[in-house]
Amino acid sequence: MSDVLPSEFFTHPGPSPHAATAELRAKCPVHRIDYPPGTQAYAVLGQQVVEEALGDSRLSKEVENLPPRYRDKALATSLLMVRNLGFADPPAHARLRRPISRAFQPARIAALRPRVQEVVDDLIDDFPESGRIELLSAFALPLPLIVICEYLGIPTEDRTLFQKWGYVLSQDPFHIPEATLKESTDEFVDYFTELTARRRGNLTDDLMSELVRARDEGVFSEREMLSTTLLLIIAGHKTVANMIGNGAALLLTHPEQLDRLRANPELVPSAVEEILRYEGSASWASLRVAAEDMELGQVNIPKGSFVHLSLSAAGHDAEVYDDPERFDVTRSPNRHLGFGHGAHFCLGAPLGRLQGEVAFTTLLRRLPGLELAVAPEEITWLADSSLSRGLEALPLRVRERLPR
Ligand code: D8L
Repeated sequence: MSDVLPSEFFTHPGPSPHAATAELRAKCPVHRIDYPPGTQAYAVLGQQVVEEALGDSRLSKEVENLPPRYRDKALATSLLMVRNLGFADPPAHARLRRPISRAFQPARIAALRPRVQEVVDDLIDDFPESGRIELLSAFALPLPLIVICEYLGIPTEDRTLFQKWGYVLSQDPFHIPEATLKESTDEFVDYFTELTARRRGNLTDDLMSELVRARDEGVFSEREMLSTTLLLIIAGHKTVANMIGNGAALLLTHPEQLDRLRANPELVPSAVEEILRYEGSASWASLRVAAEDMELGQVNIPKGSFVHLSLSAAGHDAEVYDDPERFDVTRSPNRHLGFGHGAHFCLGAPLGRLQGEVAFTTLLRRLPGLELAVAPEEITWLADSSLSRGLEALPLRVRERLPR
């Protein structure tokens, strides 16, 4: 371990972070990083150590284990981190997961396929017959927002509100102004306090009703119910939107891979896995803090340190992947960590994979000459303090639009 990485390493990865990351990883898989600025923090860049760390119970997901100054700030300002299944250790983790785990069983998610197909086709029907579109706003964002709103049983027409709250409230509470966080948190809490109060009279079998029931039966506190709702909305749309945007950009800048996929649509599931490895939507695993003094990749980590696990760097580790900078829709094996690993493995993975599969299959089938409307260098990556890796926008040109 040598240099202390600057906070921009976390917040501003830019278009091609993988070469610089590979050099750092070759020196050591674990580096000090100044993020959040002024804290004791480490970035883990090698797949083997990331995988080990994801399964290591000495790394806590509870805000309670942060040093007091950060703990108090997180407790006071972050509805996302306090608290839900994503930010809990045993035994709270099991309690917080139970009320929603049934809804994410693979068989229940698979049953959503016809509706996902319909939403995808409706959105493409609204594209012009030929001309410019911006893929994120016209397709990649509305698709998962509509899907998660319908699954929760909350009004689809308010989805731009959820998108705005998701953008603000997924940022790091140590990075953005407290007032900005507070404003969106208050709006979110008011909205869902009222919505759940109205729903109490007629609970159904949707996911929002499950959350309200868990609250009324004393399984969740009020704040836990709201926090879980927020997690489902954020994780339910930002991730899928970025997977579609990142994947479309990758395919359109690798024409031989795109041609291969067009000729062999049965390769789409494998292409989705390669997109998740190469430019997955979760750049970093969510909060981990050392609950005791420990060692990772032969580096001593003092108790109370932030430990940032780079899923993005892990996906480009030459120790694991043959020629990691090659984007290959047929790559096998491809045991990537894009959805994490271990007890906190992404609950939404089946829903994300389903939407990726239907979205890419249908975009390729119905839009034969789809191409970038800007030069590849003009595609800009979002710089923020969330865990996401995504584009600001993806301007495309439609050549021909086939019927559904
Ligand atoms: C999560 C998330 C946050 C990884 C997906 C998200 C949204 C993230 C973001 N799954 C589990 C906390 C826990 O946009 O920052 S991308």
